[in-house]
Amino acid sequence: MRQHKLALCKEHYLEWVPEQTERFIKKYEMFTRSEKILVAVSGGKDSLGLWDILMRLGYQADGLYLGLGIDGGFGYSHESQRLAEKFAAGHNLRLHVVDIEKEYGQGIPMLAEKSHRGYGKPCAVCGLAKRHEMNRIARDLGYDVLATGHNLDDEAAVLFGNTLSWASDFLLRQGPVLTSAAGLARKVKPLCRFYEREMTAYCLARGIEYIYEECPFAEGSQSIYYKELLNQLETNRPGVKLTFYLRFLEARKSGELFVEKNIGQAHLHSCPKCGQPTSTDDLCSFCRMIEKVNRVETT
Ligand code: Q46
Ligand code: ZN
Repeated sequence: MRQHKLALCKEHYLEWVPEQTERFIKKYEMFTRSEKILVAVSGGKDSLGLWDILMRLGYQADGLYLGLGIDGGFGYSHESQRLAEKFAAGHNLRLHVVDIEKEYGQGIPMLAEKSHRGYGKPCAVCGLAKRHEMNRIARDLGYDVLATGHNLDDEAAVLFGNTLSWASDFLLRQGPVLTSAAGLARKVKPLCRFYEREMTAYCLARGIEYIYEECPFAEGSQSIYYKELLNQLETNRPGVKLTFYLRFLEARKSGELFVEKNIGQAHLHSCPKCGQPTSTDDLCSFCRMIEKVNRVETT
């Protein structure tokens, strides 16, 4: 892991991941051991990995699988549901399954088509339905918090997109925890500081069987494009994705994001030598530099 300047064997890696997760859960005050957690499980590596980690850490975490009714020529929804159920059964965990088609009469692709939303792609409707259903189940079944498997690559790509358009509303809301509001469950992302490849490695090392294929509608999406761009940066500057995300969280927390400050005028006074404004107490940086050079020359 060049980004952390760290190399671990399998045994230690399998310890390190839950340890780190626990650290992030505490740092961002996501939930406590007495709270009931609902994990949104898609059958992919991140959500199954998250469920596995929470189980190993001893949290009370049940799963929620949403059947979206997406086929893509390889039975995407069927296969992902099978793997989610297999994981739950194998670990004696409780999995709620909600089938969108049974619940609302149509699967996601048909709902999108009939509602004419989303410019030929069902993702807008899918996102809307997922948020709605996750909230509904969390509220109706009395869960305290909803946990999703978003990893650092996901979060950095969203942040990148929101930054490109300076979408301040979205930027101010993006983070590891979205606090609960009237009728909305608290949402947390315990894996938000793990690279995608770290989660792949975790699942492989743990022998977790997950669906390798992405949803067929993900192809050509903006978020995949942003992930590729960020990966190019990461190749040349290991750690850049993590820094991008963490510095953003710091700036947001400190309240400095989008607060216009009169930086240019703050605490300035005239340099006693040249008279130009400076923020230092004495000589301005330029005059100090010249003084230093002169001192070196005369000694
Ligand atoms: S939104 Fe779109 Fe995803 Fe829904 S239709 Fe598939 S790609 S699953 S994260
Ligand atoms: Zn509603």
